[in-house]
Amino acid sequence: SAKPSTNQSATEKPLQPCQETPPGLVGRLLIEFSSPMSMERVQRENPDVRQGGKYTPPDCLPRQKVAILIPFRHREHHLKYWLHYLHPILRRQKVAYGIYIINQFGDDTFNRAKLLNVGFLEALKDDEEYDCFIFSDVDLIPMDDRNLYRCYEQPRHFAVGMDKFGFRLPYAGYFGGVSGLSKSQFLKINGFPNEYWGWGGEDDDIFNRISLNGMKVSRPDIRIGRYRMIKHERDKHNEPNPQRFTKIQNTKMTMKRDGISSLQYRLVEISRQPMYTNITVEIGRPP
Ligand code: GDU
Repeated sequence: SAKPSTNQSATEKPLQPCQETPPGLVGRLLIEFSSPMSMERVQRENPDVRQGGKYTPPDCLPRQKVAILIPFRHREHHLKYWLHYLHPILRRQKVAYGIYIINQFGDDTFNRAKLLNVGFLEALKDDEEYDCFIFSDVDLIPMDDRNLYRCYEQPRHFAVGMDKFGFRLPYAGYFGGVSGLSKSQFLKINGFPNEYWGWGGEDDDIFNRISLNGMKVSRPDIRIGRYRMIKHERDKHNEPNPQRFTKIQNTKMTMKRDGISSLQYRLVEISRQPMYTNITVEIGRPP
């Protein structure tokens, strides 16, 4: 027999804004990558995620709408773990969100920051209500759900304590791994640089853009901002960029012309998967 409904049926009260500190967080999490993972399992365990990897809290009005953008090529194995861990965490954090994989087409040199610029524009085309953008590597999993994936008064650096750096910030101006900017913060710095091909430097350039525009990076407490990285070999076609040291000296000059305002790319395909939206894009190659 049917129990009397406990949730004051939908017709009655309008939803209240979600609480500033979500009530259902659990704190420190156990993260491991030894048990096998499958997309079927991720789907089975996250039935309330909508097609394209979208979610809205059912019981309160979310304060922000967050697009999570992941630069990507040939990391399917990592993506399964990322989705397995992040969907439940994000649900407990009570934000409205969508997951976007920005997949670089072809085998030319990888360009993380340019892919993220593409993600910003494409997410807004998909839903103009996004007001917060979180940029995450595919292999980084937060070890504490109190590290809230949302935007703050100042640009946010989330990945302060990665296991590979002994759970410490490697240097004061580090901005790699996982970061987040509101729409207006992102536009204020003209987005990310498009001209860093291969590994390294783009994160420091973004840090420079933030400082040069009078903003200051905010971070969670080091005890909460801990991350596990899925171990991997250095990818092909993402060799360290030898120009990175000189390029990061010139951000002040380059940021005005190189950024979201000068972005060019060719969309190859958008496909809506159950747990994420895949955007495959051709972004060219180094000059
Ligand atoms: N990536 C792919 N496929 C590739 C290369 C990179 O998907 O072939 C994506 C992944 O999301 C990956 C991210 O790009 O997580 C960063 O690339 P790496 O894993 O090779 O680099 P690191 O683990 O050394 O990453 C660190 C920071 C990054 C970035 C980088 C310097 O965590 O945020 O700043 O250094 O470019």
